[in-house]
Amino acid sequence: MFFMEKTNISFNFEEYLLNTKAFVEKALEASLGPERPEKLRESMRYSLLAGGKRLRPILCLAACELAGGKKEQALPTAVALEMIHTMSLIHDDLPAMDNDDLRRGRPTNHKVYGDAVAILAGDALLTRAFEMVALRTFDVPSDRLIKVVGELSLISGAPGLVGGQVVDLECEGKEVDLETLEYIHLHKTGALLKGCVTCGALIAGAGDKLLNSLSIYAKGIGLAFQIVDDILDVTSSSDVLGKTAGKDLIADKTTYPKLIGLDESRKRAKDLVSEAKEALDPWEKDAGPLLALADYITSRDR
Ligand code: GRG
Repeated sequence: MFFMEKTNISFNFEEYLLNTKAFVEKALEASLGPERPEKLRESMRYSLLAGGKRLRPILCLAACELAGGKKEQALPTAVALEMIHTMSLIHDDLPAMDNDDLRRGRPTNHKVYGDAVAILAGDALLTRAFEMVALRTFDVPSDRLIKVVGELSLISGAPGLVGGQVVDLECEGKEVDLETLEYIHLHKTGALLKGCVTCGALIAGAGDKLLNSLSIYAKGIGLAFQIVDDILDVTSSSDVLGKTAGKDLIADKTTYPKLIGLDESRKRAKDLVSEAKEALDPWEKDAGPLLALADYITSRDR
């Protein structure tokens, strides 16, 4: 049970998370058609339906509802965001990038289907994401969908994930300062999380004031999320994480724990989550899910 101190509003977060995750899983299952050839279809399904916390689609649906929309309206966009996330994981795991062989508790996509099909399955998921928004969304005015397509392009490309990934790869094995590390995290991880709440709110026709608050919220949780990821990489096990633990050390990556220590990293993540939640003060009454999701980011164990 999640309890909002200032307003005395209680909210059953576990139940919310369980129900919303099930709602998303059903839509993900239905999102892939009879792709041909069969090997491509299998490879796309293998990674998209491999589980995962589904945090990004849930953030999108929660932001849509906060902005006064119905979660059904944002569902295709929520699926699109999980498709972009999944393709980024497939590509990130490739030998030319992080070269990992474990993801979501199973062999990485390229280990099963080979590098070429893994790259192409990622490409197909990325392009399918835009199809979900443009062609498979109903009951949302097209001017809002155009804004969503624009946002997805920005957060995925050079100004977002791709840019962050390139800087991350360039920095491997080098001394990196806190400013550069923050740049990497905000682009590689934060951009997509920001896209989730922004797109959800845009679908509901949110105005600038809410969009601005959500942007501050997303920046806080985005950075906190990645700091927690860095912490878990050194404190948890591959079994619990479902991906290779200790990977940052092996790849000689600069992380928050390496730069400022574990205790200070934990404090920084907690402070960032508090700042993120504060940004939603004006909407506190309706922001239960987003406030609880922010706390979940620092308390998670995987
Ligand atoms: C999007 C066009 C385009 C290209 C991708 C490879 C790449 C460019 C970017 C890498 C981005 C990346 C892998 C960032 C790491 C983000 C991160 C911390 C992922 C783990 O997220 P969780 O914990 O995973 O939410 P689950 O499995 O629960 O979904």
